Amino acid sequence: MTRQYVYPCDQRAATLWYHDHRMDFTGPQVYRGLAGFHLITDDEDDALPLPKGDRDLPLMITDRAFEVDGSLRYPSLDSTLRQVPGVDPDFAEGVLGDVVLVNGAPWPVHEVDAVRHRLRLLNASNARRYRLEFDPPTPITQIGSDGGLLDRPHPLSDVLMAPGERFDVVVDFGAHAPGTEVTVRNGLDGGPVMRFLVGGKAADDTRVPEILSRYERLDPAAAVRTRVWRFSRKSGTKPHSWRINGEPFDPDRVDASTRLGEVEVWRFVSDLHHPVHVHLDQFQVVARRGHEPGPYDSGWKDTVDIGPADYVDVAVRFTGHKGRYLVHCHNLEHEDMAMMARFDTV
Ligand SMILES: [Cu+2]
Repeated sequence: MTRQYVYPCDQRAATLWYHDHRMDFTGPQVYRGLAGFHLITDDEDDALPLPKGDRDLPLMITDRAFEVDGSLRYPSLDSTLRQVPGVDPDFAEGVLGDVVLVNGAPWPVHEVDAVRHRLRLLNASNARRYRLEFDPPTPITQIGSDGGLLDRPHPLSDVLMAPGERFDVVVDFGAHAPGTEVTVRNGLDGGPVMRFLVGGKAADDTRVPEILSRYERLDPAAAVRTRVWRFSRKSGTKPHSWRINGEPFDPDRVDASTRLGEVEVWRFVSDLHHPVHVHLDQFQVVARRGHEPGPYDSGWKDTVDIGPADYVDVAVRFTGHKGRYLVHCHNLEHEDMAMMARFDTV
């Protein structure tokens, strides 16, 4: 069966991705490969003197586990993916693989000229977080987030990414002598992700301008309300064990109703790590635990990493489309085990 969807793409350039979202079974379907990049370009982004062509690399990072015959190993309770959602209770906190794939290849090696490159980093893993570290150290400049260009470049020493998040960065391999092997590791577990083999010097007329874009800052003081969304585990309930505001997902229950055009502050409160994702419009992080946003919170975001016993305030304003939308944890096993809520835009 095929079905055709038509929708307007009226948004700024951004490193987006798409994936299967079937209720209760998103985790196993994304794990099996139903995901891809959706790169949006525009004149503003094209006009910047950033690396382009084969120096603009989309990198989709996932972790997977394999059976001895090479097939994917995923601990579904129901291998037909039809009746019972969820995974073996040992994996209820999220399915982690022992092999890291970048664009589908395990621990790949990519040859680059000793010049600046733009890396569009996507953590498409079901549950694994990464702190991407370059060894030897390589200058990293963040230029974009989930929702497109930042207003100004933002230097980072590493890139901390929760599932669903994207970081658009420029790295300068010109800092290294030809022949250098640069290893990208996950600093959270020490495991390798990929390597870059730095080739010869080459002409490079790119630079990172001091102003990348201009956009409005949503003003949390102008918010019409603050809504609290609590992400927590409910013990003793299998397999649907994850909750938002104490409730399992129910597509027929409206958990929030928000007016188009109004700024709201949404406070995400968490018991454990939960990467919180909001559909329809991107938001801006305005505070972490009542303080300044963190180093990985810049720009327009649609997914934000909430730490254990933490809370994060974001300013959000929905525009353009009335209808039913979702807020959910982007740890896909949490999502499948009911950590999702419905909001309607009116
Ligand atoms: Cu979660």
